Amino acid sequence: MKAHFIRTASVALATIFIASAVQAQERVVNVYNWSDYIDESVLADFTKETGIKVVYDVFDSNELLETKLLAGGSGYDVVVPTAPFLARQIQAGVFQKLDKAKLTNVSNLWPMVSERLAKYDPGNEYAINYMWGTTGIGYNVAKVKEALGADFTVDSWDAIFKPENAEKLKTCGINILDASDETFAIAMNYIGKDPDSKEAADLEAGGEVYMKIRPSVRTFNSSAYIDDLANGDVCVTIGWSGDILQAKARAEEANNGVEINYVIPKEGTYMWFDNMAIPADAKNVAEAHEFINFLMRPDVIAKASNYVQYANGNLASQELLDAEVKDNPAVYPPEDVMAKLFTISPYGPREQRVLNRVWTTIKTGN
Ligand code: N2P
Repeated sequence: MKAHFIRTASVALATIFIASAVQAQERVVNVYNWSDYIDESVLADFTKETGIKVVYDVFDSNELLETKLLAGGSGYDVVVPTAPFLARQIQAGVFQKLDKAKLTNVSNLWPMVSERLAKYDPGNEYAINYMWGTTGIGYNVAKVKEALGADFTVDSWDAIFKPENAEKLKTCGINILDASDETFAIAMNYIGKDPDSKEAADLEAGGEVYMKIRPSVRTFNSSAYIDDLANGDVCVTIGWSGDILQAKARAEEANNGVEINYVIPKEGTYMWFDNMAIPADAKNVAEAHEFINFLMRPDVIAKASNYVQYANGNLASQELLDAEVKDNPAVYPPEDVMAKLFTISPYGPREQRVLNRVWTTIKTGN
C-alpha cells in the first residue's frame, strides 16, 4: 500500500515537473490588433511554423489603445496604431526601435507606403505598415433608395451630412464611426476647410456638421456596425473600406437579401495607415519580431488582405491578391480618386482637448 502510494506520488511529481518545464519553454506573443482585422488561420499558421503561441486581443479605437500604452504595462508585444497616433506615441516613448536585422522580409515592403509612413515615423524605425485604407460611406442599397428616392446617387458626403437627407435616413438607421480625429477631418474637408486644421474655430465648425444631424444618428460605433449593416439594422454608416466590404460579404453569405455598397465620396476622404509596433516594455521582443516578420511575407499578408479586404503595405504580395481585392476600386482607388485623399497629422494635447470636448457633446447629444 505504502509502496504503491510512493510510486503514484513520484509519477505525479514527475508529471508536474515535465509540465512546468514545457511551460517554461513555451514561447508566446501577445498581440493587440483592431477587431475584424485578421484571418485567424494566419495566426494558426504562425504557431504551426514557429511554435509560438499567439494571444490575440482586439480593440476598436485608437484612443483605447493609446490609454493602455501610455499607462504602461499593457502586456502587449505587438500593437497596431493608426499613423497619427503612432507618431505621437513614438514621441511619448512608448515604443522600442525595431531590430531590422530580425526583419529579414523587409525587401518585400512597398516604398510608396513606407515613404508615406515615414512622415509619422521618420526613417521607418519603429513601425511596419500592416494595412491601409479609406474612411467612406457604407450603405444598404435598397433602404437608401427607399428613403432618399430611386434616383438618388450616393456619391457625396451630402448623403449623410445634409440634415434633410439624414432626417430621411433616421428610421432605417445612421451610424457614425467613433473615431473623432477622422470624422472631424472629413467634416472640415466637407465644409471647405483644411481637413488637417487644428484651429479651435475649424474644429467647432466641423463639429457643427455632426450637431446638425445628431437627432438623426442612431449609433456611434466602430465594430458592431459591421454586423448591424449586414443584418439591415442600420442602413448607412461612415465606415472603413474593408469593414464595409466584410459587411457586404456577410450579407451575401447569410443570403438575407441585403445589398451593401461602399463609396468614397467625391469631396475626398481620409487615407489612413495602421502599423505594427513593439511597446518599449514588451516582454517577448524576439517573438514580436518573428510575428511581424511573418506578416511581412508576401503569401502571409496576401492571405490576410484577401480575408479582411484591406490593402497592405507589401509590394511583393500584390500579385498574390485575389482579383476581387486587387481590382476593387473600393480597396485600391483609381488615380483620380487617390488624388482627392488626404492624410492628417497628430493632434497636440490642447487641440485634442478641444476635439474631445466637442465630440463628447455630439455623442451625448447635448
Ligand atoms: C478594422 C478596422 C481597421 C481600420 N476593423 C481602422 N484604421
